[in-house]
Amino acid sequence: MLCNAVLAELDRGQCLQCLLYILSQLAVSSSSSRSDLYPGLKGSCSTALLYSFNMNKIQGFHINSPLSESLPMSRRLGTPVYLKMESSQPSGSFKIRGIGHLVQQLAGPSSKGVICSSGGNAGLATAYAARKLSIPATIIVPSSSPRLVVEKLQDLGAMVKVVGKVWDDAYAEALRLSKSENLVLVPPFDHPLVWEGHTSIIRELKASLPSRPGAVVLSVGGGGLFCGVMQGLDEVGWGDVPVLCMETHGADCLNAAIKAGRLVTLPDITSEAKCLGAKTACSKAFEYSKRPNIISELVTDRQALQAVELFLDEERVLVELACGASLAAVYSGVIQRLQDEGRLPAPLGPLVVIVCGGSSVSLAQLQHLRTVCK
Ligand code: PLV
Repeated sequence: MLCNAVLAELDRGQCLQCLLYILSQLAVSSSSSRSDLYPGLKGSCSTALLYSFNMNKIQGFHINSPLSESLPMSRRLGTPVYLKMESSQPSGSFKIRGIGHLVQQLAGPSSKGVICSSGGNAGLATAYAARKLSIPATIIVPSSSPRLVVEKLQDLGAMVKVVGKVWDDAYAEALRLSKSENLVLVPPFDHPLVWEGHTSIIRELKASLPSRPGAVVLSVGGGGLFCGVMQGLDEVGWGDVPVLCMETHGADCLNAAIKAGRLVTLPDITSEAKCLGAKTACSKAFEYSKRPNIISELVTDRQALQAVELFLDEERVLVELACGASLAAVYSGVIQRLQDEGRLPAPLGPLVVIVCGGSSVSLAQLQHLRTVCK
């Protein structure tokens, strides 16, 4: 019974550490009286005990996202390609993992509220988490964020302010307001709690992939997803798996830092993939990028857009341009080129693409992107 309850909780994305802790405590107390430690257990089933533990604190707001093999992609590469479908998360992207975790840790029910600067998806995750906790959310977006994102944020009950041209401008305002209004600042990518929250992607992969991945593909904006994936890979003993970091030209702060050998601040964000548009990568991401198993590649906005469209045709899922950068690694031949150059093994084991998702997209937005993406 207890085992089933634990498996069910893990399936629901439950925090493994907390469960192990409870189990270890039960084991310690099994010869004496368990009910001393957990009075709720007295005469009742252990499932009740697990639910009586403060679930709000330990259960994330994210779901254990689907992992499915894409046959068309596998056929293209000659190796199984698995899609980790973060597009199916409640807020539309992987962001809810890290941000949900940070908000749960830092913003209690008595908090005055949370504030986040975002290209869109971090804001949606923040607004979603705040709504769950019944606390106010203020989201600062740059003018480059599409209108549909602002509307979605407002639908979630967030107060939205449009400040500056790119994400970095919005961040400066969020920082200022967090101090003057005494609000909990939610950094979209540069915070250890955000990275810790993102590690759950890898724990889920470890539990469901048939074998160790041949490589993991992900998109990089400020580098929070990358940091969480690296931390997760280390934790499950997959630290040497090649990780392919994808960015678009004009939103390429990590690639530019790697080339310069130091963190750099881009003069401007010229890519249409605005959710990859941080001018400077976080320093932890730069640190990870120095490992020999990390590869950084760029695609054009047009390649990212073509990938979004092909993905919609083949997989029937609409994702935003930021995610198209990762998909383009498969669709635009980046993986095959890296294999030809000897930078990725051939044959390659199962390739995992983190389909990071994103809500800054609609058929109308896609139409607009067709006219502006080069
Ligand atoms: N987007 C952030 C940062 O924007 C935001 O505010 O929403 N894929 C999608 C769909 C994203 O929304 C983001 C980040 C990324 C990938 C990259 O994640 P990161 O920033 O953790 O590398 C400026």
